[in-house]
Amino acid sequence: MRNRIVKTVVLGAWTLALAACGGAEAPPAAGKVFFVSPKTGDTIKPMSSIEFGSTGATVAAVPPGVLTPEQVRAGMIHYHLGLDTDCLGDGVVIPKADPWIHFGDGKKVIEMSLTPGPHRLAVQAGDDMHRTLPGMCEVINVTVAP
Ligand SMILES: [Cu+2]
Repeated sequence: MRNRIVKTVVLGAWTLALAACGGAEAPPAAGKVFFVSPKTGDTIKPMSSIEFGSTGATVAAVPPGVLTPEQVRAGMIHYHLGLDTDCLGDGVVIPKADPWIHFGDGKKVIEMSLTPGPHRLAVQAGDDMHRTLPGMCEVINVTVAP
């Protein structure tokens, strides 16, 4: 009798664990990404630190190798910085080319050199397959001092 109760509890915990993992039908991350610094309207030095932040998602390095949609981890993102560009649409694969930089190693800050003048910076979240997620992008306008 006691043994049966234990088995039921274990089975229940296992079901909860599976539900928490999500899987192929997991909902998209419902979070936000933003610039910690600089902020829109800021004037920055030609060599500046650009830092990203997020809520409602976990920033993580992309697993190595080619992933299938089933292997994409729900709620896990990495950052992408777009230089002088706008946010991409929902579900688009972010190009691994200019003007986009992928932070597939899970980093949240970059020290970079920008030409003097006005610039438009976009930070956009991508999932393990580098696909954009609804609402997870911010664009700011900064001026780089001469
Ligand atoms: Cu990416």
